[in-house]
Amino acid sequence: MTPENAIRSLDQLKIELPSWGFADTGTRFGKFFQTGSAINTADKFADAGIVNKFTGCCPTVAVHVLWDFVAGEDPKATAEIAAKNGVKIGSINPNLFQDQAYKLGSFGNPDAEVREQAVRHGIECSKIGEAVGSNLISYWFADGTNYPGQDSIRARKRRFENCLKSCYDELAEDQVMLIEYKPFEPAFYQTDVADWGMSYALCKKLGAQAKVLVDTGHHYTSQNIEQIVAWLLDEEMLGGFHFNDRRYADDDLTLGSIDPYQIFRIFNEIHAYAAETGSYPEIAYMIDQSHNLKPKIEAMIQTVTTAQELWAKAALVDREALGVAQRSGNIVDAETILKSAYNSDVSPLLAKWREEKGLDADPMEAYRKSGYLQQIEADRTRRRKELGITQDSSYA
Ligand code: LRH
Ligand code: MN
Ligand code: MN
Repeated sequence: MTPENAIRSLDQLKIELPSWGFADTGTRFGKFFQTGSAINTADKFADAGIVNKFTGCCPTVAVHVLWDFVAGEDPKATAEIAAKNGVKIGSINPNLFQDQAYKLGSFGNPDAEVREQAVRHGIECSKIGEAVGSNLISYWFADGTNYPGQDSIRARKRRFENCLKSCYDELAEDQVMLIEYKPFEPAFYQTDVADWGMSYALCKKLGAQAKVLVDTGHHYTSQNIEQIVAWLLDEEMLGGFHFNDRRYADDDLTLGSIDPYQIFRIFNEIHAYAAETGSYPEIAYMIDQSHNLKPKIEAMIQTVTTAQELWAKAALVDREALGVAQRSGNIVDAETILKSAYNSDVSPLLAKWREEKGLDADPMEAYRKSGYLQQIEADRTRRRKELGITQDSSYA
């Protein structure tokens, strides 16, 4: 692709920010607090609005229903707070893992009453989506078993099929159900939706409004994620991504911090698909990272700009030359073509794209100079005092 077209292709990459990435988070061993972390949903949207302001490509925010909506309150109130901060509500994430009832699972639970409760929540989430003008319902399940023999794996699969169908049938016409997979944690023996094949099989049974969600951290070490992406693209079954990086398991590190070439290879598959079909697939690009130690907003800007860099590099792959090398079995040249795109300096392209949008060429620098962090640190410290909130170290 020419540099000019690579710049244009950046318009395709809209990245959704996770509301939960702005609040204090930690590990199951505890939390380390940040003075500037968000206290409530309004703070999360304000911070997301700032990331969007400096990067120009993050117009939506993913919300977790239990964490971002007040029970019994009109969900439009949350949408209004988002709008005030220059962003919109993006994917709606049901919470099917925190309630005590879900000890043995939600959709996979052996108890029909618990499954009904979970289905009611799923349906409520699509109604919330309709009310706030969001068409993505993003399902992740903590369901599974911890010990061999604990439950029937096939029975759990069938319960999932039935519960998902009950939720699917209530979707509005334009709504899409994304089904995310994860190999383990919190279930440590068997996870009900453990890999892309299981997610794919469930989506396939449901119909055209169900698609697979690939969280880049939800794979075993050395798994070839771009191959999964290529297959899902070819099957028209790729609905979205959760961006993060990992060294071991679901580490939720910032994107490309460990293996940027992996992300480049994923983006390369998407550009290749677009080159062959004439258009980019409809994919929801979402961040799902928790970056406990990095400052929240900076970590988010870092991931967004890294995604843009790797996207632009992958756009530069010389597809014609690559085709020639592939057809003639010239493996060395084929790989070199990928590597030379990966090694190219895309900062001038990104600067140009940002200049066109009236943005600063260096979003991180511009954010740091803005004084926003100092302002929220002072404001949130004062509010925490007024509200009597202590940043308590237990995990929540
Ligand atoms: C599970 C997960 C899923 C949740 C999010 C908070 O590990 O990736 O997407 O919704 O983390
Ligand atoms: Mn995820
Ligand atoms: Mn995860």
